[in-house]
Amino acid sequence: MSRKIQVMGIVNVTPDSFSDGGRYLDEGAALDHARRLIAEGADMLDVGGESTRPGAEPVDEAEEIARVTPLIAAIRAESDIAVSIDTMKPAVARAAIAAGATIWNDVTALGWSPEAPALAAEMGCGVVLMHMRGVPRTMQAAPRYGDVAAEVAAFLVARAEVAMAAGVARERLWLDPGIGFGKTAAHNLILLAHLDPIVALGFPVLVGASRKGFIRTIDPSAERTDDRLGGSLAIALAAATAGAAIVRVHDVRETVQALAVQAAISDAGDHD
Ligand code: HH2
Repeated sequence: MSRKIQVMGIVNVTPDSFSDGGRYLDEGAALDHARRLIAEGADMLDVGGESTRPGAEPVDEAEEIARVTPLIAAIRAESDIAVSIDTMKPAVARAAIAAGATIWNDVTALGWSPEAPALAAEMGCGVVLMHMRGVPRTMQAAPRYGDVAAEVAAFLVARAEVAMAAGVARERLWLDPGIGFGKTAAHNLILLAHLDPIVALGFPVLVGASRKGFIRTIDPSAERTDDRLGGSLAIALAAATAGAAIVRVHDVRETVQALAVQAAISDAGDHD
């Protein structure tokens, strides 16, 4: 099934993630889940040991390392799939990269600690720089923007410059508008409708909106995260159309299929 955009499958090893918290806390269950996402066509896996949902409590560094490193090593032992580590903490990133991850997915855009940019450069890993306003515990308290798309793009390019100044190679950087991170539902929709200022910066763009709460503002019946598949697929298709390079999703099989059908329709249109 051909498609241009890559699919990143989410493997959360947390008790409290907003959509799958606690489901894969056991290492064996998490590994089975990772295997399933690989079989379903994921191009890469994003492993996370700390929830970033609004209101989430921070996790101790040692606990986070203990959650993610055995899983990353186990995935690495049986698959070549690219693995990213979803963490803001340099010590966790370092341990995860040592265990076999090759990408640091940082929702604070290497801003959580001053040593982060130099560490990313030293490790030579890929880096996802995501936009967030505030911190997860408080980020949804009345976020305000003038022009949200322009402000997010300006933040991301500034963080890319910080990373590159510290020695991270340009081609290792990905940018992410941070859907749901310090943004109202309206901000999220505007960002999805105007990904172009971010895509125009010339870095690959990652969009992570799978099962997120703002889908419920459009379909109020989608109270449970499991009920947001249709909305999540619509966002993945819109992200692909807007030129995103990667979508970060929970439902890999359905997303891969939707993107492949979209690509096939587009190809048929090109050849008629
Ligand atoms: N969203 C979440 C976590 N990490 N990383 C990037 N780059 N972009 C995102 O949009 C993003 C992210 C939140 O989703 P999830 O992992 O499902 O939940 P939780 O943070 O509660 O573990």
